Formats: sequence, C-alpha cells, structure tokens
Amino acid sequence: MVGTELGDASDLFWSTGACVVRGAVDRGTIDRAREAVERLVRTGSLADLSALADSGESARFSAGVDHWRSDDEFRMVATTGPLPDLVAGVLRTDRLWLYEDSVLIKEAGCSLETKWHSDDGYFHVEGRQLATLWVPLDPAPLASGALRFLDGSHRASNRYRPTLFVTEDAIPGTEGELPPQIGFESPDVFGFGLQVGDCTIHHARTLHAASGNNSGVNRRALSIRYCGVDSVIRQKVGAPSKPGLESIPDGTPIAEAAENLGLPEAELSGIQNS
Ligand SMILES: O=C(O)CCC(=O)C(=O)O
Repeated sequence: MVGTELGDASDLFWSTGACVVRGAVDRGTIDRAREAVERLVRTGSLADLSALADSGESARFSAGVDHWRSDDEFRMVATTGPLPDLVAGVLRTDRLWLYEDSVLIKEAGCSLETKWHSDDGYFHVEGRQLATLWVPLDPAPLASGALRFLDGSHRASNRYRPTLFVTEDAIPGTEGELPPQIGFESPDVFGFGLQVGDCTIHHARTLHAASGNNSGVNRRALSIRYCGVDSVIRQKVGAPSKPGLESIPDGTPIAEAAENLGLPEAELSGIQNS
C-alpha cells in the first residue's frame, strides 16, 4: 500500500463516509485472525444474534465483542501490523487507540439482514477521528453480506440510538432517533464486494447495513473500532458499557482515558504521515 492509494481512500472516506482498501491485509494477518476466530468459535462464547430476531433458520448470525481482552492474538492483530496503519492513514491521525473489536459470522444461507445503524450510538466516545475497520476472513461479495453505506451520512446532524442490530428495535434506555431503514437499491447506497486481503473503513457516524448471506460460503469478519487523537469520552445512556468507564468524566481526551481504561494504543509505522 503506497501513500497515494491510502490518500485516495482517505479522500473517499471523508467525502462519502466510507472507503475500501484493496489488497492491503497480508496473508499472515489473515491467518492469525482466522486462527483466533477458530479458537473463539470453539469456546462457544459468541452470541446468537439470530435468536434476537426469533429466526428458526439453521444458518445463523453470531457475533461477539472485545475479544482482545481475553485473547492476545486479537489484540496484536488490532494494534500492530498493517491494520492500524490503514485506519490511521485514512483518519489522518498520528496516534490511534483500540476501542473494541468484534467477530461477526453470518453463515451461508442466513437470510438475516444487519439493519441500518451507525456505530456512534454504541460508542462511549465522540470526535471526528472515529472509524470501524471491517476485514473479511472469507471472500465477501455484496451478496454474502459485505457492508453497504449511505453516502454522506457521517455529515448529518442526526444522532441515532443503538438497536438490536438484526431488528429495528432500540436497545432499551438509549437515546436518539431510530435509524432509517433504506433500500439497498437507493442511489445513495454504495458498497464494495471484497476479496480476502481487502477491507472497508467507515466513519462511526456513517449509516451502514448488510444483506443476508446469499452466497455459498460462510461470511466471517473481524470488525475493529478505533479512536484517533481528537476523540474524547462521551457516555451514551443505555448503551453497553466498558470496564472502568463509569469513573471517567465526559470530555476526557482519549489519550488520558485510554490509560485509565487500559485501552491499548496501536503501534503505527508512520505510513499515515506519508
Ligand atoms: O458484519 C456485519 O454484518 C455488520 C458489522 C457492522 O455493522 C460493524 O462492524 O460496524
């Protein structure tokens, strides 16, 4: 990945709310992530999101969050190597912190859509430099549930409340508008079919969604959420919390908060400044 390509991705990210970076995730990183996901699946600790939607299908959608806290491999993949460099380059930040990671497995034939939402409502942080990196660990054409984005939605003033992800129901006790549910054929909706090695990066305020998995292969993805240097703590009422967060006042800069919360800072190679 040379500077110009990352610069183009960054321009696309800031103008539309999301970008694709192709061929930037090396085989070693993919293999390490796949092994960590296989270990995780064996623990049986992923949540069955299909159950939230009362789905009786045999093909399931399962997910988990904060795997870096219990498996060092997830922490290494998120904070060293190419992934944080890509996000820092796109966000144009020279420091970057891991906020959380998530494994999302939509099995082949699972018809459940990921409903339109923005990540902002779930995150207890605020700022311009907030992004989610979505890394497929299997080929991910749009038909398998690669993400779709609403053009320019990161610039809207609307604040959306978090939902149950596979239904339009809000998480009880949260605040904000319910996100709109938009047809994938709308002219303002865009997305990228992805090969293993590609990834997308979207802003925390960008509305995004995914179809069911209409391909013949399971869609495993690692989604990693990061904060750049301009982020501050902002607690979102009712959203799932993080250990220690209750003692951090709103407005605390991420550099200080991360130290108290134990959120790791990524090791950057300097590519983001090229
Ligand atoms: O993988 C999915 O279906 C949704 C992932 C997502 O919305 C995210 O990581 O922000």
